[in-house]
Amino acid sequence: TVSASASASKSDGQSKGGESFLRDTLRSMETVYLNRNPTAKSILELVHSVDDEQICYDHLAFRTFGVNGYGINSLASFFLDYGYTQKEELRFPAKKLKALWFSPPNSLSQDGGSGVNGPLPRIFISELLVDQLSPKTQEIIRKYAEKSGSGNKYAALASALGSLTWEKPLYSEFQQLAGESEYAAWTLVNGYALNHVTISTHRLKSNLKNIKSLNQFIEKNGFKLNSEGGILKVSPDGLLLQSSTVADSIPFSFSDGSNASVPCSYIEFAERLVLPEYKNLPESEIEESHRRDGFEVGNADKIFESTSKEQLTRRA
Ligand code: OOG
Ligand code: NI
Repeated sequence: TVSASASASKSDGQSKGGESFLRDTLRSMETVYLNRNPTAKSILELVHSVDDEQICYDHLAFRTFGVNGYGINSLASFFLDYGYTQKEELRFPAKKLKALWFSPPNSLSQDGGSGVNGPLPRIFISELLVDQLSPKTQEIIRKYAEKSGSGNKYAALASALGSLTWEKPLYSEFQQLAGESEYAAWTLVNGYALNHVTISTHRLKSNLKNIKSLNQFIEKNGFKLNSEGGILKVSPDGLLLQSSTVADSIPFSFSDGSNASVPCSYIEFAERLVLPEYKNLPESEIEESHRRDGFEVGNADKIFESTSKEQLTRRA
């Protein structure tokens, strides 16, 4: 009947076929990310060399322009169609940003592998509040959004392919944006590309499950961590601990023929501690749902700086 098929299609995101397509898409996004960001790739290999079991992703993050249908929803619609649930909004007035995060559907398939083959990650998507920027900057952003035609409808595809949905900008336009919002400049040249993956440290098996040990290990191996507000970012309740590397840079050829190095992506680490109400559970019974969920504005505000010029040019 009509109603039966309608309800069948509504649950598609929860079907096995739906889940394998979701995972294939995440895998393509991850491949683009690992090919462009040698630091992220090396760190995953390094962690794996010590902790040879599962590496779980806590979340994947993306950036968007909040203008004419190019904002959070352009990418979120894919995740919502594949079973994700919208959760809280976060606001960053000084950065002129807002963000939403999405919790994953219950996995119907084996999720004992690493990365995108493991437990499905949360999704964190932010958007630039373009209306609040200067007329000159707004004009540039609106121009590229317009040039991309219906590109906003194919945000997930663009991310999986590693393509921009708009034309490459002029170097002067990149600089104009960078002077006003480094987030804007990043998004103009990276588009819907994966901004970072986050390793879930508490799900590691070795001593690296402690984020402080992991941070030390990463630094000892010569990688630079984002020092904004201190290396370790801690939520007011003390239960969400985060840190991240400084983004890699990548050569970019602008449409005027100039080449310049631009910030690309970084890798993050998150440790979620057990909620007070479950503190007496034996360790073997603790699941992800017993831990601090969600995100924290104060932490996120500093993690955004992982792609900033100040962090990229900072001496180690
Ligand atoms: C996102 C920064 C915030 C988190 O986990 O709170 C974040 C970004 O840099 O786009 O990743
Ligand atoms: Ni993050």
